[in-house]
Formats: sequence, structure tokens, C-alpha cells
Amino acid sequence: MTRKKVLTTCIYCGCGCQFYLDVEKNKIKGVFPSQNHPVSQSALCVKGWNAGEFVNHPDRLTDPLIKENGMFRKASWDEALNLVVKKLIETRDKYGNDSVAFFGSAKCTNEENYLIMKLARAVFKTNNIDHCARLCHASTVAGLALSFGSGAMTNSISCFDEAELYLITGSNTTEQHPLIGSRMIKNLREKKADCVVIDPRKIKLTKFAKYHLKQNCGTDVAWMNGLMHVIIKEGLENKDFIRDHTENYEELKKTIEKYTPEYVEKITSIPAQQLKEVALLYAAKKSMIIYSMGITQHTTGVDNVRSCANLAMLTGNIGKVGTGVNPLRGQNNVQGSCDVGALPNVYCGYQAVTNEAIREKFEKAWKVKGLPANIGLTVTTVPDAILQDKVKALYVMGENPMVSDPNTSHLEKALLKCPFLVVQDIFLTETAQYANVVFPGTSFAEKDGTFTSTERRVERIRKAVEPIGNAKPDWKILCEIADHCGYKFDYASPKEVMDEMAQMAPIYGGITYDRKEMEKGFGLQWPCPTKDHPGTTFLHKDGNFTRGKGLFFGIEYKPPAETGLDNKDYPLTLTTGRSYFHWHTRTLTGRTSTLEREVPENYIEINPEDAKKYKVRKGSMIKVSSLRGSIEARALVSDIVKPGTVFMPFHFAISAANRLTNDALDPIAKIPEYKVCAVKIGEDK
Ligand SMILES: Nc1nc2c(c(=O)[nH]1)N[C@H]1C(S)=C(S)[C@@H](COP(=O)(O)OP(=O)(O)OC[C@H]3O[C@@H](n4cnc5c(=O)[nH]c(N)nc54)[C@H](O)[C@@H]3O)O[C@H]1N2
Ligand SMILES: Nc1nc2c(c(=O)[nH]1)N[C@H]1C(S)=C(S)[C@@H](COP(=O)(O)OP(=O)(O)OC[C@H]3O[C@@H](n4cnc5c(=O)[nH]c(N)nc54)[C@H](O)[C@@H]3O)O[C@H]1N2
Ligand code: SF4
Ligand SMILES: [Mo]
Repeated sequence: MTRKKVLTTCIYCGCGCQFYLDVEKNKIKGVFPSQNHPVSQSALCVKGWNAGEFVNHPDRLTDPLIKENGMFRKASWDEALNLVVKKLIETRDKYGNDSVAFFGSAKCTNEENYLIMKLARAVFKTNNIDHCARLCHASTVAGLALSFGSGAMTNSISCFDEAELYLITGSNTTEQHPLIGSRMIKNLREKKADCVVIDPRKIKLTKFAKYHLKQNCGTDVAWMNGLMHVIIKEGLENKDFIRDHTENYEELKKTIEKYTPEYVEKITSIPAQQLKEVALLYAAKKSMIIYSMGITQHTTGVDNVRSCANLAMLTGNIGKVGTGVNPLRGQNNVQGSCDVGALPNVYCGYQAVTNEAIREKFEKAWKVKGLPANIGLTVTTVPDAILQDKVKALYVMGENPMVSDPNTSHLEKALLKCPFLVVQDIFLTETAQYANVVFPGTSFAEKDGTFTSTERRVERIRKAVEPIGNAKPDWKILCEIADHCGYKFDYASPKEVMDEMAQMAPIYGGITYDRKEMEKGFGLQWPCPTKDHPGTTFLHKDGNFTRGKGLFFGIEYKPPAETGLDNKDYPLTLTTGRSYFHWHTRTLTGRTSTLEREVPENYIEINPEDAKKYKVRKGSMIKVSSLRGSIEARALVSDIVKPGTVFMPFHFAISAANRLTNDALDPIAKIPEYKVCAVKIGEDK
């Protein structure tokens, strides 16, 4: 049989749609959606429909590469593996365990992320393991864990059909989570739900919104405190819920006393009257908070997230269908990469490395001694550690920080200085250019494994075609590295890795490839502690929070590290994000003709008022500068952004937005402030 259909999960966003790859003679001929899948429901977005194209792109890495005299040459697996293992071990032995650092990948499977964290911890005895969740929802993972005891999206995508009000803030849902966005639009059109958008930009959903409040970037704590101020003043708080299921309410109440709508207007520029009306609407309805990067990517990211939690608890909009605090997780497997422990402070299942009993459990299971107890470095603290000679070898699997990390010039200095860099990718990325050794991994279509979607749904990916050239599945490469280090990673297939994860992480306890649900392709939602457990649709049921009682925090507004407001030299505020057609650093979508055609170059959205003020012509190339660098981008003059604010996607390596962005970090989550920095446009004087 030369033609087959293979059911698998989309490589792009956290919606977790499933589709069939139509394969003939080992080539992907097409993609078509699963009709019965609870999210896809016969639909896909434009990226899903085109997800097969990059797999056969001629740029795919086919062999290991070793750099010699500044040039890459092809090498055998044996030679490349021996070199990498020799260098990593030499570094560790000479400079200590924490001189080696690893980045996992939210594009790779759960099994692969489990293996890279096991490699870091069991073989190299370091907790220096992290991945792009740091740049993304680190504030969510930390913030919701503090408030509720679990850092995941509280409800499920099906819950969007039960809500009466969507409060959408900092999520461009229709473009970035299209199958959730289309579900919302359907409900809004059918008048099953209302929506309020609180976003400095006009997004597609504002067309359906009762209110669109346009805050100044980085002022989210202030407007959320304002909403809570009004709710309490009007006596609309849920007294029973607060009494029975929460603690520390008095602190919250005291803190928000001064956040009158008029005071909040001064900080946020949201009209006081509109804020009052939205507060009444949110409190009166079965309301769902939906957020993403607009809330998390700030120096106050954890504060923003805890404010969302405060608001939901204050009104009892949590622990029920159609409510909750719903961070939309971005990458196909960023939820899973966190779940399986590709983080510097926890093993799989969020079990703390600082807990001795937990460490003993892993030492016993992994048959090792001396697992490290200190919390490791993050993606965002590794560059400084390299510059300070603390980290001497870095292993990057499936990330492209040269385009995705903030303040590129700073990272560039670190990568140039790093004595040994390994990159494992499917393309020769901007980051791979700096590597000493490059390993060719295989794409999602060429391997087995699982991804976990934003709604905690663990889903299968299935091998549809043979690996290209001499590329190997990432899990296999990691096993071979461990083996070469003298520690046997004894897995015949990813299925056996999942069995080990299920044993080690109670939340994944009942998940195996063989379970009927997994076979059918619907996946299972964790917590799923036992083989007969059906999985969990929503967390904190009936106000029974994972941590016991929900914890209120009194949170004061703190301004962003840098803004264009009142800034003489850099008077505009830049916020960065995404477009519908591209994926992050464009390694995949830049190699997909339909997507590349739509958005072929970088652009900057600028309000007509500012265009006039700074003499910018529509469609012209303009210079944009911050304290950290300058780039050029095409001016897209539009009222999508409000005056004083400009927006740019970060997809383009040439004219990269991250040359401009600020690498100031949230003190708890260590996430950078991608959503606010100060810029100017035009030539330097
Ligand atoms: N097409 C496509 N889809 C993607 C991705 C992609 O690269 N391309 N990436 C995926 C990933 S990993 C992620 S994390 C998600 C991200 O998904 P989103 O967070 O939805 O995407 P962003 O464009 O980063 O920003 C979201 C919104 O935040 C708003 N915003 C800007 N500043 C502020 C602020 O100060 N406060 C508030 N409240 N809002 C603000 C922006 O105007 C924008 O509408 O998308 C995922 N989906
Ligand atoms: N200015 C600005 N910067 C941002 C953001 C922002 O909003 N503004 N958002 C941040 C966020 S939320 C995120 S999540 C990050 C994303 O940052 P990154 O994770 O660095 O971005 P990607 O382009 O998704 O990189 C994934 C890499 O994995 C590779 N890959 C794909 N499949 C496989 C595979 O199966 N195996 C291997 N080994 N490799 C594979 C791809 O080729 C690509 O190089 O960017 C962050 N950067
Ligand atoms: S909505 Fe997300 S998961 Fe679904 S097809 Fe589009 S990119 Fe893939
Ligand atoms: Mo992300």
C-alpha cells in the first residue's frame, strides 16, 4: 500500500487540533482535519492546512555538522556524538556541573523533553534546564501556582460554549489561537455570549465586543484593581465563595481601596465610566477571563496573572464550567514541556527539586546519586552566566533564541563567547550558525510521541514518513548522548518513555499510549492519576483549589521598566507580538509558500496621528530605534494601534524586533518585558 492517512497533532499552536497526513510513497501529499476531534471539529487554520510543506523542504538538515575554521562540514553521527560528549564531559569536569546548560523545546514531544531534563539532571547533575515557556507563560506557571496551587489553564476549550461573557485581555485569539477564536466568534454571533476586549490594539474580536478598553501598555494591574474596586463598592463580590474558598481577602480589599476609576484612568487612559460599566458586566455574568502574552510578558507578569486570579475569585468565577482563568498556551507543546519538567525548579509533574524526598524518589528510579538541589538557570539568565564565565557549554534543542530572545545584541555577545554550543534543530537556524556542532532532528511528521495542548490534553503524534537523510528523531539523539556518557537510556520507543513519565508524575499517572482514548486520537486531559480515571475537564472544581484555599494577593501597580510615555528621547511605546501567517522565527512558515506570500517582510503599525506627527508616509521604510539597537521596517499606518503606541511582529531575523526589545525581567518568573519598551522613529540626530 503506497497511500496512507496518518492521524496526528498540529505542530503549531496550543489549540491542539488534529489532522490526517495524506502520505504517498513516503511524501506528504496533503492535510485534512479530523471531523470528530473536540477542538478541530472538521476545521483547521491556514497554518494547520499547510503544516506538511516544510517537512520536505530542501533546507532540511540531513547530517550532523561540525564547525571547522568557521565553516560547517558534514560529519558522521559517531564523530559528532563523540565530539559533543567529550566536550560536555570535559566542561563539566573542569568547571563544575552547573557550567553546562540545556534548553528543551516546546516544538518537541513530551517524551523528548523528559529525556533532555533527565540528561541534564541524572547525567550532568545540573538543574540548568529550561525552554521557551520562560519567554511565554512563565508568569502564568508561577502566578497561578501561587494563587490556586496549579499553573495551568483552569478550564477547557469546550467551556467556551458555556460562558456568558469573555473578558479577553492580551490575547489576539483569532490570529494566535484560531480554532478557539472561531469558536468564540460563533458563540458571539449566535448571541450565546458577550465579550469585552481590553487590549491596546484593535483585534478582530473587538468587532464583536460590547467594550474595547485601550489601556497604556503595561498598566494591567491598575485596571484590574479598578474593576475590583468597583465590584466591591457596588457590593457585587461573591461573599459566600470568598468566605468558604479563599484566604487573605482583607489584604486585597485594603490594597484596592485607592484604585478608583478616576485614579485608574490617569494610569491606564481607560475612561472611568467605561471601566465601571465593564466591572458591573463582569460581576453579573458567568464570566471567563482569557489572556495570553499581553498579560504575561512584563516585568510585572506574575502580578498581572495574580490580578486575573484575584478578579475571578472575587466574583466566584472559577471552578465551574464557562468560567475560570484561561491562559492560552502558545506552542503546540509548551504545556507539556512544563509538565514533564523542562524547567529549572521542578521534575515532571511539578515536583520541586528543592524537596529532598522528591529528589530521593528520582534518585531511586533513575539509579543515580547526588541529584542537584539548587534551582537552575533560566533561558533568560543563561546569557549573563556565559558572559560571566559561569556557563561554558550550552545545548539548545528546538529553539532559536537569536531571533526570539530579547535584546539580541546582548545574546549575540554571549553566543560568540560561549566556548561550546550545540544546536539540535531541523533547519540551520540563526542560532545554529553560532554552533560548534549541529545535530539534525526529525520533524513532527517523522516521529512518534505526544504533545499536550493548552487545555492539558495529552495527544499522540504519529510517524507518517521516514526521516529525511540521516536525521534522527530527537528522542533517539538524546538516548545516544546519554549512552555515550555511560548512562544507559534504555528505551525502545517513545511509548516506554511515556510509561516512565506516568510512573514518575502523578498527574500523568493514568496516561499510556494503549488507552482507548489515546488510540482514538482524542487524547486525555491531566490530572489523570490512574488507568481508569477519565481525565479532568476543569480544575479547582466547586472552589476546591489545588492548594486548598485560593489565595488573594494585594498587588500595587508598578510601571513598566521603560515606556515611551513622558520619554523625551524615545517617545513611542513599542509592543511586539505576532501575525496570523507566521510562526515565531519563521523557520517553518518562512518555508511554506502560502504563508510566506501573505506576509513577506517586517512591518510596524503606527497610528495616523503619529504618522503625521513624525512625517511617516504609508508603506515607506522607517528607522526604528531603542536604547539597544536600530532596525528598519515598513510603515503600516493604521488605527489598529492607538496614538503613542506602535506594534511590530518579531518574526523576521532581518530587521528583528528583538534588536529593540528590553531584556528587563520579572523578578519571580524571569520573563522579559517584550510587551513594552521605548522607541523613536526616524534618523538619529
Ligand atoms: N500565527 C501565530 N500563532 C501563534 C504564534 C505565532 O508565532 N504565530 N505563537 C504562539 C505562542 S508561543 C504564543 S505564546 C501565543 C501568543 O498569543 P497572543 O498573546 O495572543 O499574541 P501576541 O501577538 O504576542 O499578543 C497578544 C496581544 O497582547 C496585546 N498587548 C500588547 N501589550 C499589552 C499590554 O500591555 N497589556 C495587555 N493586556 N495586552 C497587550 C497585543 O495588542 C496583542 O493583541 O500565540 C501562539 N500562536
Ligand atoms: N519580541 C518578542 N519576542 C518574543 C515573543 C514576543 O511576543 N515578542 N514571544 C516569545 C514567546 S511567547 C515564545 S514561545 C518564543 C518562541 O521562541 P522559539 O522557541 O525560539 O521560536 P521558534 O521559532 O518556535 O523555535 C522553535 C525551533 O524549533 C525547531 N523545530 C521545529 N520542530 C522541531 C523538532 O521536531 N525537533 C527539533 N529539534 N527542532 C524543531 C524550529 O526549526 C525552530 O528553530 O519567542 C519569544 N520571543
Ligand atoms: S488553530 Fe493551532 S492547532 Fe489548530 S490548525 Fe491552527 S495552528 Fe494548528
Ligand atoms: Mo509562546
